[in-house]
Amino acid sequence: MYAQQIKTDARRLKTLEEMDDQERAFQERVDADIKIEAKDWMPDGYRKTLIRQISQHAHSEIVGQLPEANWISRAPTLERKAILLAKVQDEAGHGLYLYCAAETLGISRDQMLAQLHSGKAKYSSIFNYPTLTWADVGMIGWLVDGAAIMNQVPLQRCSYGPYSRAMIRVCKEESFHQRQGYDALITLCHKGTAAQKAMAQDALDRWWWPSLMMFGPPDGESIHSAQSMAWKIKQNSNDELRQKFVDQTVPQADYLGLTIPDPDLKWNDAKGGYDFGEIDWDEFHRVLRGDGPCNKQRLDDRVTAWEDGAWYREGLMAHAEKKAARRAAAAA
Ligand code: FAQ
Repeated sequence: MYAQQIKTDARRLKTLEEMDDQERAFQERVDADIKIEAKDWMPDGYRKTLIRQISQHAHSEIVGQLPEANWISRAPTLERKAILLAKVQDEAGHGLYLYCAAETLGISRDQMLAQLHSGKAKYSSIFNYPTLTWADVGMIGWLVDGAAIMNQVPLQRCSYGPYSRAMIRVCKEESFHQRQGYDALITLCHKGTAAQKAMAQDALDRWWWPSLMMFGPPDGESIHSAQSMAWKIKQNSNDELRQKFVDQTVPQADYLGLTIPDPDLKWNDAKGGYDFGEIDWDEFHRVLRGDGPCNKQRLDDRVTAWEDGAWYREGLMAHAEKKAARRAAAAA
């Protein structure tokens, strides 16, 4: 039982004996895999952690539309364009389910968006990289959606009911996204010209390491993991999921005939998985601080979209007020 783990550092978790009655009852419910619902009592830290994670997840889905949207008007065929449009619309839907799930915890959508627009709230580091060629769209589907699925399948079992239910639907759609990306890459690598295959390799060279960073800092530096795992918000550590992703993805790269840009990548019989090279954590932290290749552009685009939509939000409010006034007058 995680709650009984004792760590000696600042992230030490309380034991069941150290908890007050309410907190102990809550933890026992979590340990028994009973879902926590919006109106149930929950520790402040549980509520805060969920708001942080779910809102950052929602922001990632919304900001995540931008790199691919760049290619909607330049997709190589009508079919690829229709598929990409559907995928980018799905990401908007994921953002909306997730904002709704976070709202059940007592934060408003306006508050969450204000946090995104001011730069206070994070979104996934991966969306601060540019999409330079059509092969990048394939890479986002194969690697970024592939990593997202690896991380989100266990979130379907998250202890918080509204988040776990949102994840069930999101995961079904992410599977289609991953598949469409891989399919686009099969076309480039198996049916394309040498130049198209080289374009796919160049995209893999640029997206591989940022995809591994999606899983978050190494376990030893993950400030939230121990508590989030005790609360069954997270089921696996960052490094566990990263390892599973590498093990799943290497054979898929082999099938495409592409080379993963890691000279240290090697099968390790003893652990039954791949060893891989050191991730550039300086780059990860630089991107998180706002210094990635596209951070400024992504945030500017979101703020502009919000400001451009002001007239529509004001129109909706004016309409709602008019309707309410008419209803009040009829009732008087
Ligand atoms: N980027 O202590 P930990 C998608 C932050 S959705 C930015 O390990 P935790 C769909 C972390 O927030 C992709 N920040 O944190 C799609 C924390 O900062 P804070 C998004 C990161 O929460 C596909 C600090 O570092 N998925 O791709 C990142 O236990 C294609 C310390 O980290 C989710 O959000 C990062 N990569 O574990 C859309 C899934 N990693 O908040 C369009 C839900 C860490 O204290 C196209 N989230 N940080 O200021 C999670 O599972 C977790 O939040 C983790 C991080 C695993 C991301």
